[in-house]
Amino acid sequence: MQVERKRPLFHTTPAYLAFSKYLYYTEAMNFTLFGYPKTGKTTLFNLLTGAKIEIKSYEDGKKDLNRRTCPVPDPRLEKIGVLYPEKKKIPVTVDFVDLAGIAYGEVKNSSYLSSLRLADGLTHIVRGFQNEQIPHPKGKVSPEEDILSMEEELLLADLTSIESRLEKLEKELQRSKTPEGEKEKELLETLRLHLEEGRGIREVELSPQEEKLISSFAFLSQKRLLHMVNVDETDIPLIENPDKFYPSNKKGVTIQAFCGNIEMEILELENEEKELFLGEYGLKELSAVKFLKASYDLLKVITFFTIGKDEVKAWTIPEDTTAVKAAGSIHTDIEKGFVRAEVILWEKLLEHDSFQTAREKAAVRLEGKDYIVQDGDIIYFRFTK
Ligand SMILES: Nc1nc2c(ncn2[C@@H]2O[C@H](COP(=O)(O)OP(=O)(O)O)[C@@H](O)[C@H]2O)c(=O)[nH]1
Ligand SMILES: [Mg+2]
Repeated sequence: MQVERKRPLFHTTPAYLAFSKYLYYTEAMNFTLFGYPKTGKTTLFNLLTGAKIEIKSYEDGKKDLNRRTCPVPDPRLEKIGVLYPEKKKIPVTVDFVDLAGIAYGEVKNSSYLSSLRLADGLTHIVRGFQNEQIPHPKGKVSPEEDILSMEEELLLADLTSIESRLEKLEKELQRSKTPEGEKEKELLETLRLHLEEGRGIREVELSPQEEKLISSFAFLSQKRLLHMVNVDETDIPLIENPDKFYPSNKKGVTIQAFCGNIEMEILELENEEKELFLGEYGLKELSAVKFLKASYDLLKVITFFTIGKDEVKAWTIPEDTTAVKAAGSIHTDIEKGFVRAEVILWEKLLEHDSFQTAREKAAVRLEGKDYIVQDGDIIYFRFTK
């Protein structure tokens, strides 16, 4: 996720439209669900978004993607909100995208490549369930093989982009040599070598200049990758030990598991019954909760809060963001005119009646431009126009 991108978002839900005037400034994160056909992508999409897209046991040839913008539940926002009953509470929102299945070997030619490249986090839905009605294209259900196969396909898609760029670049350099061109060629050749050795670009240490040089490629193997294995009822105990499916110790790759079938049943229940059923099945939490936690960890993002005239609002920024950059995620004017940040941790604010009384009791700290914003900070930015 890059806080500085400022293109407007897609408009899909009334909730999005209501928030869009704020969201123009920080783009919502995009989580894209993809994978081989009939693995449970749309099932998980329904679980995450509350959408009710029909689940079919056959491929209906539909190639449209499903998209929903959803608020991220945050109990901290609710608790801060209690101090300000008259203000609106505005949570962080996430764009979820659900792609149709991609056949084995087809990722590099897929019409979904551009959707995959737009994602902040890629979520690969992996088949872990047996079901004779839905034959596995390879004749055998093996989460490990599908995970390895998809990781390789992402590398191949990047190799293809690198090779076609290098071909053009070499011709350009023959015509006229430029230092920028030479630099790009050298970097792409290094990355090509990594990919050929089976390592994703996310494993390569890059300098900020190198990051910038390749950012427009939006390499798939550079993105954080979450494998979500969709298991059978009988494999529920494995949900707490997803490494059993495939022990990944790769940087920027995480494995989680869920049971789509059971959770679809649970989704139909009333709230109190939900808890009860989860317990009965031995499930610790809903996959939506697990998914968001894993994704936030994987993407290395944190949340801070602002208390404005009319609203209490949550914002997502990358870890290790300075106060002045966080200000810029709200509005470039606040970044440009940044004077000081008044900061208090959300729990500390709850010991007072309001930000104002906390300020009077000297519980609010004054921080400068380089202060590193912490998860759960409540910030009031002082700036000059
Ligand atoms: N046995 C079993 N079948 C499942 C499970 N999850 C999904 N399915 C079935 O798999 C099929 C595909 O689900 P869907 O979410 O549409 O997959 P997609 O093609 O990846 O979007 C449906 O017929 C589901 O009923 C599961 O956990 N266990
Ligand atoms: Mg689907």
